[in-house]
Amino acid sequence: MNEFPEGFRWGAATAAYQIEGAAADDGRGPSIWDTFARTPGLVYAGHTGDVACDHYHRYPEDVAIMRELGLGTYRFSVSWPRIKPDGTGPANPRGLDFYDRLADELLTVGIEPMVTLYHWDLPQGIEDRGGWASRDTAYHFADYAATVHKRLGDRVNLWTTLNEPWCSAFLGYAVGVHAPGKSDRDLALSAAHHLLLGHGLATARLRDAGAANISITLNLAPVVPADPSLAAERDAADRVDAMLNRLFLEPILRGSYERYALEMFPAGLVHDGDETTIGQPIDLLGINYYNPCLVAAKPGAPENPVYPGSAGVDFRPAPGKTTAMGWPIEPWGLTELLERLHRDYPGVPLIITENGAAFDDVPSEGNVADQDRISYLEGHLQACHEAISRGVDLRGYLVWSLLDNFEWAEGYRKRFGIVHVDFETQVRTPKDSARWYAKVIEHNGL
Ligand code: GBH
Repeated sequence: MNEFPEGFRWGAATAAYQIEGAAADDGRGPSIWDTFARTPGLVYAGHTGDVACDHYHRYPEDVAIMRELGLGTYRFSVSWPRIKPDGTGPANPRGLDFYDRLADELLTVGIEPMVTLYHWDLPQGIEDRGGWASRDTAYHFADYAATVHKRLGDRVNLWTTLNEPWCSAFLGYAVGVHAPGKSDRDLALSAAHHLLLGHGLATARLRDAGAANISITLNLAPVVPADPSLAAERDAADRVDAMLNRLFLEPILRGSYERYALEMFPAGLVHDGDETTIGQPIDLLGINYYNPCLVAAKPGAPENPVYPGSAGVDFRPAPGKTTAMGWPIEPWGLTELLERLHRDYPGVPLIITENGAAFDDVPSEGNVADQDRISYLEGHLQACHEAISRGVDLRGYLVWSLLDNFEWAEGYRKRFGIVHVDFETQVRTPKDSARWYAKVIEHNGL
């Protein structure tokens, strides 16, 4: 039996726009994802988050499921446009009330809430004033963060500023496959910096207000050269790593951008003092891991806009099995990533804030036999255990996701949940993977 350290956090994660629905309830304002999803052709089959899992109304049932599974920690996000319908100004108390009820419901059954302040649902009013490409947004985010902390800080102990700023910046502003659907390199690089600045400013506000556990969640992945013996391939991998991983890790954990990043940024973007703001201490680093990135050198290949500086890089599909997203299943990448973080940024405790997979689940007679998901989770948990045995300070593992939900541009057709959701009836059915995970939690290991 592979046992995990005492006190290891076991749980699951979700995000507001992906599960809540209730898009017009209690004074919620529009977010960039409402706008994006309503624009024909951008989300699969015109799906939107208007109803989603109707979690806004069904949260007591969902918390009861979590309790049955024995989850110790539940990571959810707060919807900024519920709290500030236009993005700035006075708080909407009815929006705060929802998270207040949710936190209480969780605490009543002994589940620790972990709050992410931003999981991609920027208030449309802020986007209309430039969105993350505008410096002001970082300051508005910090104000909003302080508002949420003021209301929930007496009960919520775990705070995360941002979820995956790389996705917000590059998927949202460089290639437009995510909201707000823009395609402009300088906007994307500006967004990356302002997201990081927003993280730093919010961290300072939370710290001043007495928050003890502050984190950020990054989507990180090892970038692997197809032929490591070739200098050109190692260089290709290094340039992608610089934009996917180090663009965020370096300023957050070492207090400065690399020269490579600074040279890439539009002139005047980074002000004096910004790097100090971004680099103030955090207590925990959240990692979302899905798969490694395999690259080769290919002279003349155009730059992939989500990795500025990647001209001449060929992105290779990994050879092995993939999930329903087409993402390679490579658990070793998680061990490698954890060891690298431990080595390069020592002293920061780590937590897996997302890991999981979509598969084409087929419900039959009230059950979903998702052996492929069980194998995926088992492999990645073993990878975590391996990293811990090599000295990595890993504090927890949260599966993505508790529920099947709105998978962004894929709509509802990709299912990541350990609990199946019938989007016609809103009936929840724990899959085999949920029962398997409950046993892992019970035994604190596999
Ligand atoms: C997360 O993002 C999100 O936080 C969450 O909301 C979402 O539902 C979940 O993952 C599942 O998508 O080019 O084929 O190697 C995941 C971000 C970024 C992960 C791109 C995979 C590369 C795929 N992803 N990435 S590939």
